Amino acid sequence: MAETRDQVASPELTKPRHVVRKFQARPQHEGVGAVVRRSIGRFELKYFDPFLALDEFSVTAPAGFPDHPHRGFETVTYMLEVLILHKLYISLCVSLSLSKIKMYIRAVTHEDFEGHKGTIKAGDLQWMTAGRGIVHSEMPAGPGTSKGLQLWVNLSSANKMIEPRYQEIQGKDIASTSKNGIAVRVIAGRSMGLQSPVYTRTPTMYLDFTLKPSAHLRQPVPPAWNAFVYTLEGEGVFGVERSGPVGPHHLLLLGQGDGLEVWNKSAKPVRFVLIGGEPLGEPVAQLGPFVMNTEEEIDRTVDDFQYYTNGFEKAEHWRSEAMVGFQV
Ligand code: FJE
Ligand code: FE
Repeated sequence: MAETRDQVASPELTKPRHVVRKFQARPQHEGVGAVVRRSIGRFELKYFDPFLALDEFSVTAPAGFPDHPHRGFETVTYMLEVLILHKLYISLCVSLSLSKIKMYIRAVTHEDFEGHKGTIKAGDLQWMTAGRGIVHSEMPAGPGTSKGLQLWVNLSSANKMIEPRYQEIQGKDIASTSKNGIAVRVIAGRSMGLQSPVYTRTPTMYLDFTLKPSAHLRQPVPPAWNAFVYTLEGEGVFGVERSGPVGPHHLLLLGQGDGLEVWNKSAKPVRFVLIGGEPLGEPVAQLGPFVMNTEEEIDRTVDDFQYYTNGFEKAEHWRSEAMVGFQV
């Protein structure tokens, strides 16, 4: 059987996408005492259809994101392993005292007003469809600093008021493979012959790549989709081989084409995520965590949240465990 373009490690591309805009994501304060590097969703780039926000977050207890609502979109929380920090931490412990080695769980605990609870650890994924309404808290689960990415994916007008849904995948169950110096974890969509089980209401791809030194990647991206790269570690050359390398914490918006080429010309691994989605082409009316199509719908949402109606019924008598004790 002939291999399809998705199955080979390096398929030929007809028109590779170029980087058309580059942003550095600087730290800013969000939630309660948390720090995020926001790339999409900030003033200069309010919306990259269908993506509303991308935050690289870093939270250390007691900071976090206590009880707050969402309506009209999806939040995708992907916890990152902090391998370098981790190694440093262990060697520090070894040099101090062998008996003092303690593995910190870097994780975020979430709980919502329907009683849905869980902990997302390094490498785990939570794809939450807020739909008509979720009220939840997202707090660090223990000592140490939890790091990850949170992406907000808009829903089409037909899907904004659907029942909330969670898709949770543990790190060990995320489809991953490596070949020719390229390692991929398939969060959504398909790559290198692997398909993610995540169902995306708004068609989305989300790939976590690590390229060893001298590796070269060619990854197809549907031509009609908007796509971007967010860099996490190391330095990579994106889009055009002669262009300068890009370090961590940068958002690279990609122009038109049928895929992306990346080269690692450095001496260390480079890690980045490639995210793409089918644009909705609909008007966006946003008030913080409420994202609808019109101002009228936003007004109705504010009423629903205030009067506990149309999906927010259970918010009336619910406080997260994280908040109990803080109530007056
Ligand atoms: C939110 C401010 C916020 N980025 N990254 C306003 F901070 C949030 C929010 C988050 C968030 C949560 C995690 Cl776990 C990771 C995040 C923003 O919760 F929803 C609003 N409205
Ligand atoms: Fe949230």
